[in-house]
Amino acid sequence: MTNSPLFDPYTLGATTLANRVVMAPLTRNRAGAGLVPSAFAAEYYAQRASAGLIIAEATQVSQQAQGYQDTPGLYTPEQIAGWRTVTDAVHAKGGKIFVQLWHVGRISHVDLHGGAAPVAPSAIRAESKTFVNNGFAEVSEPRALDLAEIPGIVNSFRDAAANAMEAGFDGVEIHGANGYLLDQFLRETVNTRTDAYGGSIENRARLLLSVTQAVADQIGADRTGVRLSPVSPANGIVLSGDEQAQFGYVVEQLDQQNLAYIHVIEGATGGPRDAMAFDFAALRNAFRNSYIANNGYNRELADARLTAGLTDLVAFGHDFIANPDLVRRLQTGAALAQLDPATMYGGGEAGYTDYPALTE
Ligand code: 8OZ
Repeated sequence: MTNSPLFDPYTLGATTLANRVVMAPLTRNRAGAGLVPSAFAAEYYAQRASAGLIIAEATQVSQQAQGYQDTPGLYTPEQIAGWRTVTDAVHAKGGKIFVQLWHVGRISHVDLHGGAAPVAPSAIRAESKTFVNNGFAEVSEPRALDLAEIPGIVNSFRDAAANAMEAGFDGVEIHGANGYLLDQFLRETVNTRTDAYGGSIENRARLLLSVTQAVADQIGADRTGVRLSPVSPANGIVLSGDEQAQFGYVVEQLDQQNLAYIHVIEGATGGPRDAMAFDFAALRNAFRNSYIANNGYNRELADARLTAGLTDLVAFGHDFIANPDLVRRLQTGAALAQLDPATMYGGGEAGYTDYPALTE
């Protein structure tokens, strides 16, 4: 195949990448006791270290932040030590790795919180399901966060970012997408607060921007990115029609914070790219640092978008599950293996570390 900017090195804030292929964060529900990454997570990520950047799966900033069974955390010494084995294995192969930090907010279940309600901007239940007790269940009715609890949320992200540095990550991505806590605050259909965190575009953006600023202050803006999904209906998000203005403001403020990147899910997460009209180029142009594009990309679309200056990097999700050597396959035009949906979430090494790379 012809050459492509996809395989050129790139400087992402403080981190030098071998190419512009990013492994998107992928929830795999394989954490062990204490929500420590499994013993085989290091092998799984190391197998994928030829990505220019790996963004490790969504990882809880606190116990309250959990919404699914067996997703890892980054708030105990054991979790930090577990992640250290992952970052060491990736670095030994010459790769770079960030971790995605999340708080699920209302996408959770009382059984994960000793019977207590999950927290959200407002007491509005999502039309959505989560995976608990080895099966899918409707998410629980949340309670609205008290104003006095907000600093604790910000601190939990800041502390988890400090832990990520201790665990050897090259940086962190704040999960501001897919209907989880920070995205919930951005949406007037979910956030009906009347305090400083709701009621206007600026107020709805306040929690996300406080979190990104706190994390940037802790570990450096050049090691901090954020993921957004402006028009995705993921996890019960109902769009208001005001997304261009809301996300235009958010990105303008993230630009002022000088964050390393914005990682944008273009369209419906894992679905159509054009389900809703939205000007993604406007976001790209409002942000001076790097733009990572995601959702339904293949080599052809990646080349077109990179060449047109519409993105700097391209994140691939599902294709990385069944193709540990995805970079080489994209480079050579080799066929891509298909993932087995039965082993996507939960389980052990089957469907995790046993997808083969192409032989020489
Ligand atoms: C799939 C299953 C559970 C969580 C996201 C972190 O959508 C997720 C997720 C994806 O961002």
